[in-house]
Amino acid sequence: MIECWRWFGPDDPVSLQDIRQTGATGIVTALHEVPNGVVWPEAEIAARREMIEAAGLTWEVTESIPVHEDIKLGAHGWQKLAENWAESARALARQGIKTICYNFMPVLDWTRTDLDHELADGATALRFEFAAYAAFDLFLLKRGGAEAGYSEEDIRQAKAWLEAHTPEDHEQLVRNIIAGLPGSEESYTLEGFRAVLQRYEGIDREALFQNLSNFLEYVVPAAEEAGIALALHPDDPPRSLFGLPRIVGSLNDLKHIAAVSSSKAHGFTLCAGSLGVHPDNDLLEIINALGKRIYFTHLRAVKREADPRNFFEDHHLGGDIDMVAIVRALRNLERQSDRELPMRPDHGHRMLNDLSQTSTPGYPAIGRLRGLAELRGLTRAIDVLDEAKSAGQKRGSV
Ligand code: DNO
Repeated sequence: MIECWRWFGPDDPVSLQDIRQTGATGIVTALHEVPNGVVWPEAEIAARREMIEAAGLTWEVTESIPVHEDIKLGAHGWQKLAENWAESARALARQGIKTICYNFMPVLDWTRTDLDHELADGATALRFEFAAYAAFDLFLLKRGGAEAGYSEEDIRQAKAWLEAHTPEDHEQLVRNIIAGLPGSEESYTLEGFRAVLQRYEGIDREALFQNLSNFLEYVVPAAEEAGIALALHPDDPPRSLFGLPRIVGSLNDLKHIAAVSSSKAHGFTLCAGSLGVHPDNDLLEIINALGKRIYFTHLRAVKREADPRNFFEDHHLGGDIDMVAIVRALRNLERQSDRELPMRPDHGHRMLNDLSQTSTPGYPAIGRLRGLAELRGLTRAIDVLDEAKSAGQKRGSV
């Protein structure tokens, strides 16, 4: 696996020089400063690539070229935006960056309610608490018709959450949900959020799937011609939020989407943490089903709580995820397809010095370094064991 590290560009508090010391060799980044929908200027891509190379690193993966809301909505003019998306992809390919991660989540990218959930060891983690999410939806956002999506008990718990927290906590919750976590392409005010939700009225799962298919029909041929691997990221969390459809969350979803095109350019990001939130998702089955269409991986573990709609991000080898089995399956995949898979330790706890520094939610230096180091050790151990096993089998067969 190619060890990579997400870098948010020159303003990221974790510098390229810091990243060099983690032992990662690949960078995962984007031109976050270019507005959504606009073609990425090739000169700026080249300058960013040179900056990365000057630090002794390689720009391996683009995460993400944002997909404009009008494409997801199939709104008037979406074709022009899809053409711009393809044009950015071509410019990246000309600069040698040929793996592109993207997502198709309506309105919001990844969503958490708590960015500093204190763990027993004093580090903090990202968390999703259903009662807080419902409190936001019902009482802070006051989304029309929201009650219909909740049981009486859910509403009671949401009220209790609201009453147990201060107005400052409520404001913080609003920011956590709609102000845009790192890497999210959009941020909203409450009013703007209500307005964009309204645009999705009438767009159900089927309609959203159709819009994804239309988008793929447009960009996959361009990607194939340029030798690009597109890597669709699953929804995080993999379930509907605010009545919006989400269509990239289960084995069935992924199979359905894979069937849209048999082109090699059409592939996936295996995000263990996002898919792992849903108790029905068997990550090994998903890896088997997607097989050689997996072009990128985010390794991270999640732990579901007593209410299984709640989860927090556990340390990378913990949680409800069998990381040993996942890494082994991915290593097998690499051997079969004879290519290295870019991976990044996804997120990390705020720990040690991270706690006294402003750090980007989910992306502190030391927590991710812990994750990377553990995953690196795990990968080596698996390789050594598997090599010994196959050498033993060979000896046995002569
Ligand atoms: C969060 C990330 C997301 C993801 C995008 C991919 O940490 O996993 O920002 O990168 O959704 O397009």
